[in-house]
Amino acid sequence: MEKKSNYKELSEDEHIKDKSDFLRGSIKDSLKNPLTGALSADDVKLIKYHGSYQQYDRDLESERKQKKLEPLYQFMVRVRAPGGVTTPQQWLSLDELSDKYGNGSIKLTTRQSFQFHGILKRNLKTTIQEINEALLSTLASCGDVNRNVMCNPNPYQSHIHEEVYQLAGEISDYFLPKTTAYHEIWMDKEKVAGTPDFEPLYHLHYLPRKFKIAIAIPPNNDIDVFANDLGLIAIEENNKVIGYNICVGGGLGSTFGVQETYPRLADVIGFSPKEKVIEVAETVIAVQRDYGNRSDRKLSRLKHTIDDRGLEWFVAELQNRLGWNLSKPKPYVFKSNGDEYGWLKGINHKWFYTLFVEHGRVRDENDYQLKTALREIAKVHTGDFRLTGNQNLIIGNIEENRKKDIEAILELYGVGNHPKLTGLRKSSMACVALNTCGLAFAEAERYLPSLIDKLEVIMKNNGLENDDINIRMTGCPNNCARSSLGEIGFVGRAIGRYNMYLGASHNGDRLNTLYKEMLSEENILEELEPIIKAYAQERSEHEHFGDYVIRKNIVEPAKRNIQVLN
Ligand code: SRM
Ligand code: SF4
Repeated sequence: MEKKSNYKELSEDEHIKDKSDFLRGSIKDSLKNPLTGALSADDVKLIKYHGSYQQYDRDLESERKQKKLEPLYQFMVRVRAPGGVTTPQQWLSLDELSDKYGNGSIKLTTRQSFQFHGILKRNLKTTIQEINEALLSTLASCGDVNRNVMCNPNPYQSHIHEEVYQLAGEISDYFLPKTTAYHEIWMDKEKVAGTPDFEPLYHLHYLPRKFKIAIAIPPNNDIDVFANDLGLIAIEENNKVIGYNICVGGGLGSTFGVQETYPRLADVIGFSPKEKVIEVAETVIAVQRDYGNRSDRKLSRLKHTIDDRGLEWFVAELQNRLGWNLSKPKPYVFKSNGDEYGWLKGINHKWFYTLFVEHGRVRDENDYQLKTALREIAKVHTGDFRLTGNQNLIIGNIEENRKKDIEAILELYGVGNHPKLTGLRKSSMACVALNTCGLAFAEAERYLPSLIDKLEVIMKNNGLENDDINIRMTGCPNNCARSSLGEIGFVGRAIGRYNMYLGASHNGDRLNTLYKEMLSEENILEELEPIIKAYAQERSEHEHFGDYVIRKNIVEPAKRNIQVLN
C-alpha cells in the first residue's frame, strides 16, 4: 500500500504495531511472567487494543517506593457496549466480576462503556474470558482503532432511536479489528494454520491514533457529537431517519505547554443518505489512516490532519474517494447535552428511569447502596440497562406492572434521584483521575462532589438550586469528562490546583475559554460566587450560564466556531 503520509519519522508506537504480528506482541508470555505484576513495555501499548490499560495504585506509590517494592501494578479493563446497552444478566455478570477481580466498583464512562479497575495480572485473562462469556467484549475499546460507538441511549423513545441504536451496533461491528489475536490470547483459540491475518481497513499499522464515532438525535446532544472524530447527526423527515449530517475533526485532548495541541469541535461538512453512511465513515477513516501524522502522537488525531491540510482538502479527498458528493448539511437544533432524569414512558408503553450516578461510579457506600440496588434490580428486571454519555444509567424497558418494584428497590437502598439533588450536581461530570489514571495531575471524580457541596450553598443563596449549569472536571487536559464543553470547566494542574474555564454553550456546540489558572478551592469559590450572584440577578429569560458569561464579557467566546459547509 502506497504511503501517502508526508510525516517522516515513525513514532515508537508505529514500530511496535509493525512488529506486533497484528497485535499479538508477546502478551501471552508477559501474562505468564511470575516475576513482575507488569507486562513488557511493548505489550503495555499493545494490550490497549485488547481493552486494557496497565496502571498502578498511585495512592500507594510512595509507600511502595519506601519499601523498595515495584509499584502495585494493576489493570483497568474497559468493556465495549455500543450505545451502552446491556441485559440484566450481563449486568449481574459485570457486578460479580467487579467483586471477584476488580476493586469492587464499576465505572460508567463518558463514552457509555464499563470500566473495572484494580485487576491483577494473574486475573486479567479470566476477567476478559468471563466478560466474553457474558457476550460482551473488550476488543477495540482502546487502541488506535475505532472505539465504542456512542448514541443516544434511549431507543424506545421513538422509532428513530431504535434505528440509530442499531446503526451504532453495525458501525461498531464493522470497524472491529479483524485479527484473531484477541481470541488466541484471551480465549485460547488456536490460530488456523495457513490463514494469514488481514486488516482490510486498518492495514498493518492500524490508525495513527484513537478514532471516535458518535451519533446524535436532535434535539439531544447528550453524547456530545462534536467532540468526536466523526459525528453523525440523525436527520428525520416524517418520523423516519433519512440520513445523517457528517461532522469531522472533533477531539478535546491537549497538553499543557504544547501550543499545537488544542480542543477542537467537529465541523459539519455535509449530509449523507442513511444507506451510504457506513461507506462515508469507512472513507473518513481511510483518509485519516493514510494521511494522519504517524510521527508525533500528540498531533495525530483527525483534527490535526484536517487543520494541517485544510477542511476543503479533506472534503475533496473524501468525496474523491467516495466518487460522489455529500449534499448540503440539513438544518438541526440541539437543546442540551445533559440528561433528563426520572421516569419517561416510551412509545412501546414501557418505562425508562434515568438514574443519577455521581461521576459514573457504581459502588456501595454507607446508606447509599447503589451497587446492591442495581444488582437487586437486575435480578427481577425484564428490560435492560443503558449507559448515558454523561456517566448516568437508564433502567430501560420496564413493564408497567414492574415499575413499583423498581421504585421500591431504589428507595430501599437510598439511591433513587433524591428530590434534593440540585441542578448543578445533576449536570456534573468528572473523569477517573486519581488513584488509577497514570496521567492525572489532580483529583477529579474523588474531589468534584465535595466542591459541588460548597458551590450548592452559593447556588441556593441565589435561588439557583434547580438550575442545570453543566460543570465538568478532569484531572488533566486530556479532557476525558469533556471539561472543555462545561459551562464551568476545571482542568487539574497540580494536586489541589485547577485551571477554570467558562462559557461553553449548554448544548455542546461551543467550547469554553480559560478564565483563570492554578486556582485552589478557596480561589474557585471566591471567583465563582460573584459571577453566580450576578447571573442570578442579571440573566435574561432562559439564558444559560455559559451564554451569560460571554454576553457580560467575563470571558471571550471560544476563538473557533464550528464550521458548517454549505
Ligand atoms: Fe480518556 C486517556 C479515561 C473518555 C481523551 N482516558 C485515558 C486513560 C486511558 C489514561 C491513559 O491513557 O493512561 C484514562 C484511564 C483512567 C482510568 O484510570 O480509568 C482515560 N477516558 C477515560 C474515561 C474512563 C473517563 C471517565 O471518567 O469516564 C472515558 C472512557 C471512555 C470510553 O468508555 O471509551 C474517557 N477520553 C475520553 C474522552 C471523552 C469522549 O471521548 O467523549 C476524551 C476527549 C475526547 C477526545 O478523545 O478527544 C478522552 N483520554 C483522552 C486522551 C486525549 C486524547 C487526545 O487526542 O489528546 C487520553 C490520552 C491519550 O490518548 O494519550 C486519554
Ligand atoms: Fe486521566 Fe486526564 Fe483522562 Fe482524567 S482527563 S482520566 S486525569 S487522562
